[in-house]
Amino acid sequence: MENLTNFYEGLQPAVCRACLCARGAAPGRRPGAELFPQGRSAAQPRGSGGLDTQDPAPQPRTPSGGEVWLLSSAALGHWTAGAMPVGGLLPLFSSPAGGGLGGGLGGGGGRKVSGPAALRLTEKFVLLLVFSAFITLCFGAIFFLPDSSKLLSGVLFHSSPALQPAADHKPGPGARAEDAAEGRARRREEGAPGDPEAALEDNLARIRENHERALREAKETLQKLPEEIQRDILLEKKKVAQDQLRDKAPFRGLPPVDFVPPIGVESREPADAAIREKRAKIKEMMKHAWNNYKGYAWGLNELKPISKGGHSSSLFGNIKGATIVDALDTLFIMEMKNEFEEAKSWVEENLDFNVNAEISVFEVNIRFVGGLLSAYYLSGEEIFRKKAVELGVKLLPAFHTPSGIPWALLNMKSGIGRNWPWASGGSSILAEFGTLHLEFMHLSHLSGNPIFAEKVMNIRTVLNKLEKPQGLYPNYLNPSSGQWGQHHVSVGGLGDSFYEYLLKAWLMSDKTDLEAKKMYFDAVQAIETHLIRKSSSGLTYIAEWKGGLLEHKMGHLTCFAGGMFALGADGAPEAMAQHYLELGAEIARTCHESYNRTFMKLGPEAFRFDGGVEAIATRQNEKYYILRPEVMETYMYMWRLTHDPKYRKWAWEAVEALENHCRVNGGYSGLRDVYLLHESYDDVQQSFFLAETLKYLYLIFSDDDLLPLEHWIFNSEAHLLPILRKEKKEVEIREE
Ligand code: DMJ
Repeated sequence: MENLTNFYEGLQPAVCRACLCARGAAPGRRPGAELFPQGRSAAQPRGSGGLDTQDPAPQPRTPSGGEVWLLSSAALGHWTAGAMPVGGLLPLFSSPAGGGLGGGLGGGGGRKVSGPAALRLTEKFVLLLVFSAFITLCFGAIFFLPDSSKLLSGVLFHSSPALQPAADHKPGPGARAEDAAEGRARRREEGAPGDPEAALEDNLARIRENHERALREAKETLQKLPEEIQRDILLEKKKVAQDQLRDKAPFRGLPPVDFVPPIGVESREPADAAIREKRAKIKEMMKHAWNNYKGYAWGLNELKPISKGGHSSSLFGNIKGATIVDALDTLFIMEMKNEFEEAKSWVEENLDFNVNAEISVFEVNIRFVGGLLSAYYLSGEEIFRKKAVELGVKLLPAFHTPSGIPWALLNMKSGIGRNWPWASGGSSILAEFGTLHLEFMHLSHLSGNPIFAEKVMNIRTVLNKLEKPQGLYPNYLNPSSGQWGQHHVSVGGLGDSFYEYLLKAWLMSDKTDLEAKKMYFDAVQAIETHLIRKSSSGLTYIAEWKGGLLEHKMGHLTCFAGGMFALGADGAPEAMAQHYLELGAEIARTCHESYNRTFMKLGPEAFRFDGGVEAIATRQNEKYYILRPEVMETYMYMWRLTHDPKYRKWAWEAVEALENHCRVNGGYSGLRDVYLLHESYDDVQQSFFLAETLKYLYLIFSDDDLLPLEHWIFNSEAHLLPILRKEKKEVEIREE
């Protein structure tokens, strides 16, 4: 989920294509397929309290796109019949016949008024609400559209499901529009590939479904009396204000804790001399990365290894020292004691969160909160616990949204949050708000304050209440409405670590969090059915899903999933355990292929399985490698869980490639194109190279008793969190 700007290069044009598509779609709509049919449908009982219970005679239609206003008229009919005067506000929408909505509504039996000036303040307010709803409905639908350029590629590509859906697989709970989507997807799989008419029809049907869903939601709101709406608004305001007060209340000092020495941190030398040597080499790589950071960028976020200076990413606002905090636990487990001490001193003296800048809540959480927690659990140094909790408190205002789904971005000083401007319909991102759980549970554990746990448990409550298309979790969720945005599903960027955290929440709770376990296995089942495919030469890959269409692309980020499937195997029903281990192995093989098919032997950012290629990047902007860890992460889990020597072999190939192509005098640099014969450096040594890539490599060449998986969980940035034992807590909190 890192480097979101990279994933979303070109997103803006995609949105604009979607706009065009939405506009173009309306005139072509088939008769009888209006967004809101004029006639009452047979299934809709009269007088059931629906929008049309007071619907007067025929709706006015404007010459172009008049059907859009059918909603307006019908919806407003309800208001006018009840109490609302609107005629004076509606000249814009008048029909050529002169009736216009105002006329129609006036005739509907509403109170007669002369114009807006006569409206009471509350009435104006409610009217404003109604109009906002229309605007949202009419224009908001464009955000549901998939990237139209992807439509045909999804239809044209031939692939077969990697695994047959389980016989008892059921679609997500009772979704109406989603049921139709499933039908479409099935028809598409059965129908002639590449039929553009079918694709167009599908697209129109999807637009219709999204409109219908939005209409249903608006209908529910409009059915309420103005007083009820006002009361809801007041309640909502009160709740947000109470939350703010509660979070601002002075944080009681940290309770004393009994620190229990961590399990499995003494590093025994591997018995095998060759493995010992390899491990020593990886430690030397860490020294090279650290020393150069220290020499050229100390205290700044990251190192520019070619230009030998500091690199600042906007993800951290002006919080400093990302590399220091990210590297702490790696330094500790590699027994680089002096370096760990100098990093600790820097944290004590310089790490400051009182910054007037906007940060990414997700990135700051996984790197800074995660790094500090991990350093605390390994070393027992109080400063890390104190700083982690201090930062956790600073992040709390991000949760001040109507649904409690946090904002993506937060100004650390003002506490004002917002979402990424490119995110569908102002949504928060699944992989961002879904990757707070582990750290926040530990923050509550170490602070004695339940507020952190409450915040992340509420995210889960919101998610559990929502219908999931095909049982899948879309990447976008609007924090105000608590509803999904665009139906784009990915196990890579934007979705990835949400799934990882479900599994790890269960493991970290000493397997007591059965809700997380169920959510994880349900999600994985849906992913297998709808996203996992096998290429013609037999490589298993995880595609991306856009409203039922597959994009046959897999990101480097998605490669973490091999390790996740294997790690989860143990918790699966007995008959499925072997299957998940094999699935992990297959993903590992595919990701290894993506490395092996490049000149540099390092994997591209994304690789495709269409247009006659397999596991190869075909677009220039997907050919880069930024020292990412996900493939090493999967090798580490596969090694630990199977001891198949090929994982050490593949890991060593990657070490050699890093040394040959990424190592420079000033540290390690990412590459712009892994298919070129000569290196083109991006001049950034990412902090996760020290936190993750080198740590996973080191563990692959260590014995299993270094950080045993039965005792530790790795957060999404490879920071270590101990399992919270159900009977005997490793850290007991004494309430003051
Ligand atoms: C890391 O910052 C984390 O692993 C994150 O979850 C996604 N990936 C980057 C590194 O690729």
